[in-house]
Amino acid sequence: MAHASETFYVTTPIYYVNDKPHLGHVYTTMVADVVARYHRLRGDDTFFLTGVDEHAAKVSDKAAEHGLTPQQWADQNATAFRETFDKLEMTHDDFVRTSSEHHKQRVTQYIAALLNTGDVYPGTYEGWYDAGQEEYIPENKAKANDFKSEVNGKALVRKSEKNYFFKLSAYRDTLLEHFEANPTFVQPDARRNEIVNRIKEAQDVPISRTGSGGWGIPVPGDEEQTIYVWIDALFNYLTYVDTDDRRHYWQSGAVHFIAKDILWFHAAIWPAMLLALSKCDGYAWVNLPRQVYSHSYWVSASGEKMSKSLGNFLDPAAIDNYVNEFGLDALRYFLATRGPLGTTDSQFSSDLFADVYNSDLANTFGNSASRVTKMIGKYFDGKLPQTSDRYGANVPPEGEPALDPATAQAGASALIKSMTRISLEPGGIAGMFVVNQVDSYIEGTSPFKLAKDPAKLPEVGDILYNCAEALRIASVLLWPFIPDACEAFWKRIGCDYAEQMKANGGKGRLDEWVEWGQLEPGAPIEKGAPLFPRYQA
Ligand code: ME8
Repeated sequence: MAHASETFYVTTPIYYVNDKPHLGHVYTTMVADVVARYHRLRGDDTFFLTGVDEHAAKVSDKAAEHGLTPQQWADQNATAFRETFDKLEMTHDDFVRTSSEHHKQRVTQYIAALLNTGDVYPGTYEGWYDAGQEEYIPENKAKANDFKSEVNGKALVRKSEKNYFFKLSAYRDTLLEHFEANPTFVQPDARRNEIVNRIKEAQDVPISRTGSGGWGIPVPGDEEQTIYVWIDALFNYLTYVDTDDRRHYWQSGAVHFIAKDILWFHAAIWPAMLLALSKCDGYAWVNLPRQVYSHSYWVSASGEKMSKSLGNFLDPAAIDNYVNEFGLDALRYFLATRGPLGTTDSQFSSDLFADVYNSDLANTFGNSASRVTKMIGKYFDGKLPQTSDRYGANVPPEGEPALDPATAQAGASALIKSMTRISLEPGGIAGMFVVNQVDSYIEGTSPFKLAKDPAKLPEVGDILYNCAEALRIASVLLWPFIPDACEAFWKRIGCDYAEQMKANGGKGRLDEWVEWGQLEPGAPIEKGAPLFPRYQA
């Protein structure tokens, strides 16, 4: 049965523009891109948002080091992020810049509304501050970590300043109830408990700062205070869809992808701010996100988190090298299926990359596609063979290896199940499972041997028809992961899915496309160059 179109909204963190993008940023955006593409393929009305976070002190500090204004420095790096994501064919529907007028105006409105209800109020902050993360650290947490940053190990600084505060403590119970009623609100499960325990003790949080030199959004009615960069940044998820034509995306329940270092902001402060905003005049439509998915880190071979401040990241040039050597699909596939989506960190190793490329792409989809198209070229003059009556509804007789509608259904169900749980490794494997079935079927039926006897050509035709059909279905399932190769393959077998999606606002028809028997016998099948040439070091 066809899937009823849903609305789906997915976001990435917005990245600091103190420096250029690196592999960590590319990773989260790529994961969100795979998920967004999957939803579009299913026909969902999908909105995918990524972008940059500009009003940080580390941005203005870096700008000063380079003799530029914060805006000039932010402009340069925002361009670098945009170019990197464009080059990597990310399909975001908009790109956030927190210095945009629309964003600033909306944030000002939200804070004004919160000042009105008293959920934001003036006070004084006295405590610990992690300058690298621009984060206030509660006393117990600072002590537990020996007054050092949990992220970069640098000493925390003591701060005392006049601030506006957000009444987080007033939302503890509602947040805890929400966690209770929505067990998948924070994923993976293991991350939930640490947040729940911290919410139980949550105090009000400062949400403004002084001395930002005018870089940031002023607190409405108090120009000396700037809205704290984290609050400004979190609101991006709402400001960019707070327009008449986009509000329904927010209301469908956002899925936020982030890494574990910023979970507290997303799983506690952000939903509490939304609860507070929803009580303000005109904001009753504001609901909570569907899910906060907090992944782990890419770490270097020595186990350190890849980061800008540690200088051990894969930068855009290194990422380009992988793309040039293996292709963009290979980078996508590797990051999506071998990345730190779960609770353990992943090491990025070039040897593993090459192994995964050869085993999962060159030796499976790439090899199978060339084998099947080559045989169709050789035995049937490059035309998809007619299926004979012998196979009826393409179900092989007892005892012969199967490649049939059930294979396709198994692959499609595995993809849907995995993607619903945001398990990208099994999601990628779902398409590869169908490819593997094609390979075993070829081994079991040996069309290349049968073809030596002209009387057996109809049988060879049946076999190759089934192979081409199964590969077509595999390519639909694999499209979110390796879109370029799948689209190249579609051209070769005469499928216009890419054009259909384009003509239909990016939406596909996964359920229909995975139904068996859609390739037309007689259609030209082109062999073409290998989709994934084997890599030899
Ligand atoms: O935190 N492995 O921005 P940021 C995996 N502006 N992912 C990584 C990573 C690594 N080694 N390093 C970074 C900020 N990331 C704030 C966010 S959102 C309202 C504001 C990814 O430039 C991961 O998604 O430090 C992480 O959450 C994000 O980059 C942090 O980027």
